[in-house]
Amino acid sequence: MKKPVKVVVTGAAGQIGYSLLFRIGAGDMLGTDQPIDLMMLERNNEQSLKNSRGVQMELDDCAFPLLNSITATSDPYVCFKDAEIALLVGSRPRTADMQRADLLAANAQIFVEQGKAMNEVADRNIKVLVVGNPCNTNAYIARRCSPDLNPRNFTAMMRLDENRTLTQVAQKANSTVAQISKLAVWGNHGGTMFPDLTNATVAGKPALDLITEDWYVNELIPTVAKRGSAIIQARGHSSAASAANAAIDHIHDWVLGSNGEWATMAVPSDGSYGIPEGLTFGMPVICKNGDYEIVKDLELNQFQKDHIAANIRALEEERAIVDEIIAK
Ligand code: NAX
Repeated sequence: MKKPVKVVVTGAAGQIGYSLLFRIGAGDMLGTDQPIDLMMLERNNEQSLKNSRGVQMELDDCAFPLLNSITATSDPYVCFKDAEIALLVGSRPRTADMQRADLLAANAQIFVEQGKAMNEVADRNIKVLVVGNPCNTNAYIARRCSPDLNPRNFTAMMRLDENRTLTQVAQKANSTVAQISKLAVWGNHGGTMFPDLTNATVAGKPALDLITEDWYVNELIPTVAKRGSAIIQARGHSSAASAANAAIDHIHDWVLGSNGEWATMAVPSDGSYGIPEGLTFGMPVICKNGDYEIVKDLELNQFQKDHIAANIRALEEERAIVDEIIAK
């Protein structure tokens, strides 16, 4: 029997949490031979804690053999103690009266607090996935506030954007997602995100030979960028099960490997491709031995460079806003 891994999920009573926790308990994320000590963090208010207790009761009722223990708390120092994996989902949704800067400021406080707690009590090599938006910049904040932890391990979720792109391309090319390789989504999980098919293949053939440039540029890229709004319009709620699924994919590949395939993760830039060091940027990576490597030495064409530059500008603007908040 393997030693249990301590996994934190924040926003445990939210709608993504409700899809995510049960799949983690079933072994979809870390494998069906990996026991888990599950830590659920919620806001410190009566309703959130009541909801979180309800979710915990349902997890109990699943009698998942892999769940060694389940703890629900509102204290980040209790929750992150010795944690080895953290999925930071909880954050404040944007309300109609809020500008993007207001959202950044409201959520920055959450990630400052959680970053400080992780720095003090988490496992020194904790792997962090930020899902709560604006996820790239929230991951940057948490990393800045955890100076004693491994900075490479603060990542943000762009796997949903990759998965969305995979299905759009598979459907257009009359193929299946399993036949697609070397597809990546660069940049920010926001309007500028860049689903990139330059190197993608479908059943071994270049994807760009199977679809028109017009569809790629004028349909695919905006469809993926606006998919979150399309889901809200259709369902009346934002993406939840698909977001939970992407979070599972992200951590699964990071821990168990991507079998030599590309995966999209937003990771701290090491300066590759002219992306300023430290920005949390969506990039193609390959995961092996519990670590990831950014795919290197790709020749970028002007179209790619322009899209990557737009994402650098967007993330630098966000970084400037939160740097002031962190400095306070
Ligand atoms: P919900 O509003 O359903 O749930 C959020 C939960 O977080 C609530 O239960 C709330 O009480 C809790 N929470 C708030 N502050 C907290 C804190 N300081 N500590 C612990 N818990 C806290 O939102 P949900 O639909 O689950 O979405 C969660 C986040 O994911 C949002 O920020 C959303 O924008 C983001 N998303 C990110 C995606 C991505 O691809 N990166 C896609 C899906 C989703 O939109």
